[in-house]
Amino acid sequence: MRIMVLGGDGYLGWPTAMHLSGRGHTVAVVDNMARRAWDYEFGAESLTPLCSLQERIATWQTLTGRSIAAYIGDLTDYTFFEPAVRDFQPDAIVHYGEQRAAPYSMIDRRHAVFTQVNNIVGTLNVLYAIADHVPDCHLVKLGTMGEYGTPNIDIEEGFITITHNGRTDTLPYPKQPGSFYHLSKVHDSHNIMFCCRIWGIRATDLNQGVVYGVDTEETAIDERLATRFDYDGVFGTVLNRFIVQAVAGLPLTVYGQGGQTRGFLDIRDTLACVELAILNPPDKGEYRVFNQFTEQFNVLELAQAVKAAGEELGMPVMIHNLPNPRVERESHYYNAAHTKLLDLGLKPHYLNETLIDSMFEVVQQHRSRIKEELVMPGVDWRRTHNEVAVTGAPVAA
Ligand code: NAD
Ligand code: USQ
Repeated sequence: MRIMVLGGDGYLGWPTAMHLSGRGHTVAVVDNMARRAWDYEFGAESLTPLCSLQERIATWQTLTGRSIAAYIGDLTDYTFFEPAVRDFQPDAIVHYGEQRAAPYSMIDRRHAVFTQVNNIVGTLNVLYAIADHVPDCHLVKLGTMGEYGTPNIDIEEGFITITHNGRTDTLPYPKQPGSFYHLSKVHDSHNIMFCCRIWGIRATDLNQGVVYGVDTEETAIDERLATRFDYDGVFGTVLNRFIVQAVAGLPLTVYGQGGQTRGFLDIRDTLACVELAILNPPDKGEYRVFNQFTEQFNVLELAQAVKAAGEELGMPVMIHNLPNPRVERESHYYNAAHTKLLDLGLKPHYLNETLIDSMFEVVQQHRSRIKEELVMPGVDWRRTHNEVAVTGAPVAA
């Protein structure tokens, strides 16, 4: 199959591109390198050293004999993206190419506007390019479990059947997201569902949980193929952050009570889920939703697991409950369905297999690169003292 990976220079996009290329697909990546620029905004850096996209592609070709094409440009620019799709003629497009950090979107008005314009306009351009040039192409779009929020009822996979005033219908599951970033994903979902209905596009919306880990079969081949590992207070996700904090001898930053429950998955399962979605496409005009995570934990449970694993390796680990910089429920019901990918054959990797073997090892290996000043959260949802607010605008808004 011909597969285009949007955001193919990112944490998940680059390993996905290699994974699909290694399985015989013809792969092209699209990226505007924005993620690398956002690091410059804060003086942040991936814990793992990163080669340029061009060096990654050249290394992959040398070591495997497989080529990956690259289109460097911005998805919000249709004069760039339309010819790229017309030229490559993808059978499937995997869309990771968005601004994905909730804290980044909550810094100030400019970052909120940037996030929503970047994500929503980019996805609209993807939808138009498919409709205009490759109407049979399958869009595999990365959404987020955070679209649903934390309702006091079970979360279904995209849709819920409701009986109201004696009549019954199956409707999109209600969305109560917790940041302007998560809201951008809800808006994307509505636009994708609409385009499936009016133009007959086929799409899979993967409502993914929080991803952890950094090693995949392909990144392990050579350190020049490594993917990024973020641990700073803006882009770092919770488990990656906790392990860096443990290795650096810093207390684990549990926000508030730590009862916030989320779905989680290993990076290798992200790759497997995306591949399963591609190999089992929906019908023309079908908009389907898979909840993409393998286990659910609350934040305090994760901190305790990291503490136990760290102490087994001889590191004393402290847990601190910080005042929560976010506005979110800290103790709540959470039970989310996630059977559709398992039905397609997903064989999950579980957290207790990965923590010590892989994640601690990688973080210890790059311990000297940890910048302690980046670890504390700097973005407050209440906008009272956002220390990371910067003067350079990512876009005019
Ligand atoms: P990432 O920031 O590492 O990668 C995103 C890539 O997209 C970057 O390389 C960036 O340069 C590129 N990009 C952004 N805007 C672009 C634009 N307008 N044009 C071209 N390229 C653009 O993010 P990630 O962690 O790899 O996440 C990928 C996707 O998966 C995101 O959509 C995210 O919302 C979703 N997701 C991630 C996680 C997670 O835990 N990492 C969890 C759930 C969902
Ligand atoms: N948290 C802490 N301490 C920390 C960091 C986070 O307690 O040091 C808490 C947060 O308050 C939150 C939970 O951990 O309750 C998860 O936070 P996170 O930063 O790991 O994840 P989140 O902001 O939700 O975003 C990440 C990705 C995003 C993706 C989302 C999936 O950055 O792209 O969409 O996970 S989900 O959480 O299912 O919405």
